[in-house]
Amino acid sequence: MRSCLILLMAFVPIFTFAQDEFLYGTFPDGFMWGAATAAYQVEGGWDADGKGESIWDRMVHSDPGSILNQDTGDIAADSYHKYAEDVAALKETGVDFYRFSLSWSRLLPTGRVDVVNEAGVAFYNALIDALLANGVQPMVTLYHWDLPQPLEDQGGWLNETLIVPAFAEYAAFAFEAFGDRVKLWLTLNEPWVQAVMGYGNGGNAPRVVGSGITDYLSGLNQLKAHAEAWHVYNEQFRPTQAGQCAITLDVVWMEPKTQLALDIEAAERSLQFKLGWFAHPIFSLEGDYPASMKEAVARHSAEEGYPESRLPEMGEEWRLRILGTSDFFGLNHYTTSLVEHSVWPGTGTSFDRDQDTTQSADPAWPESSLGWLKVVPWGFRKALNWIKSEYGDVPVWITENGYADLGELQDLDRISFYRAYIDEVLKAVVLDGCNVVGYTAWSILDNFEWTQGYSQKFGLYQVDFNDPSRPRTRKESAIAYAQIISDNGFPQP
Ligand code: PNW
Repeated sequence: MRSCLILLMAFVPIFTFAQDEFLYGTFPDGFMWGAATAAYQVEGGWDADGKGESIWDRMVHSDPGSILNQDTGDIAADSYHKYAEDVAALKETGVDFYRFSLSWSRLLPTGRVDVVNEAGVAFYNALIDALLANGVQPMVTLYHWDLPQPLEDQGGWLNETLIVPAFAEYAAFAFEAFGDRVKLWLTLNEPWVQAVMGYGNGGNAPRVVGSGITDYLSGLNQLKAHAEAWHVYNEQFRPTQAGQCAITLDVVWMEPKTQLALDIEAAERSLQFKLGWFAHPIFSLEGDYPASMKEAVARHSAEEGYPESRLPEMGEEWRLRILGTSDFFGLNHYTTSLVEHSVWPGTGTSFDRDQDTTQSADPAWPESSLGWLKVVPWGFRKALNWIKSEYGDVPVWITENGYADLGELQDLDRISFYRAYIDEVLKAVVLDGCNVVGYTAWSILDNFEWTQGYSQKFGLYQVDFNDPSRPRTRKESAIAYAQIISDNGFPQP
């Protein structure tokens, strides 16, 4: 009874506070503010000092047409040489932490621990030490999509007997090398994107095409590899290093296009196919994939004549081994979709067909320069509430959120984006009781936006990619974000 009342009280404000009304207020003391990058997107030095080849190096070199303007990450923002300037930008912004990723191939050129590139170890030691010397805590992602090519040559994320132990060994290597100073670890960045685009529709490296089959297989292997890495940390390193280890998942908020029961159900199913696929096995009470996803893939598989579901079974042992393997919930969020129920015409096998949905955008939503990134701040609050209702009060670190434009220094639209999205996080925390403990802006500086190359800018600092010295210039948004950080939110004016 009492808990019902508390629940009621917690949810009442959702209905009493107008959706787009600005909430003044500050975050709880100790709320953590950060900014992020990923190795391949900023480092450059793609073959410097003994670094091995990754699947992104291979893709941009062997198939230059796959990247807009044939851009590559060969030099990128040259953070391999200019990391001290990145640290200065982070310090100037006043962040508490910097989320960056390790390039697996810079540390272990073959992907395995028997060959160590000491120059790579020295680079990350220097970066970590510079951060700490400037009062910025490192948050390290082990894997942000740049698999060592030699591992891909043996099947990569589709080869369970290779990749699961290889990732666990690599994780142990990184914990051992850097865990005395790094207390916040993320295993995988957005396994959904790696699965669906890397091993499904062929949009990202390693460009494997097999939608509805290989995406699911790589997804399960990523879950297993993540779990093994977490167990390594938990058993071998946590006792002495006392840090935290988690996974980062991406969510698009799925809003039903109409209030028809079928569309409401379709939006819920889409959330399960997007976030639940990876979150349910780790953060729910019982583990395993979401029931609606298992049901949908099994039904489509049967209709298509497959002898069994294309969604590979986790099995009892793995269900238990994966369950609970994240010390917090890392969340990347950018945008919202409208979802309606729709049975796809024709035949074939695909991840999208499995969902019986169609996604669209409301034409009234403001756009960014990236087609998929519509500005829908209220979706953020709904997503955070959904996570709370699905998985309880697990601490949530927002590990990415940001806005794409074409690169102007007076980036007023980016400022509006950050203010509005961060305000929705504030509402989730203050009005709804969501346990969000940190927020990360993507990105501290302009970088290589994957297949969009350098055409799309997410930075708080501009990088001039036409200048060999890659100078950084502070944008207006960096000043605005620094103000939000120093105010710890939006105090009443
Ligand atoms: C993230 N979506 O990917 C990545 O982690 C970053 O490396 C990337 O630069 C950033 O977002 C901006 O794209 C996403 O379709 C890709 O919603 C696509 C989506 C979300 C995140």
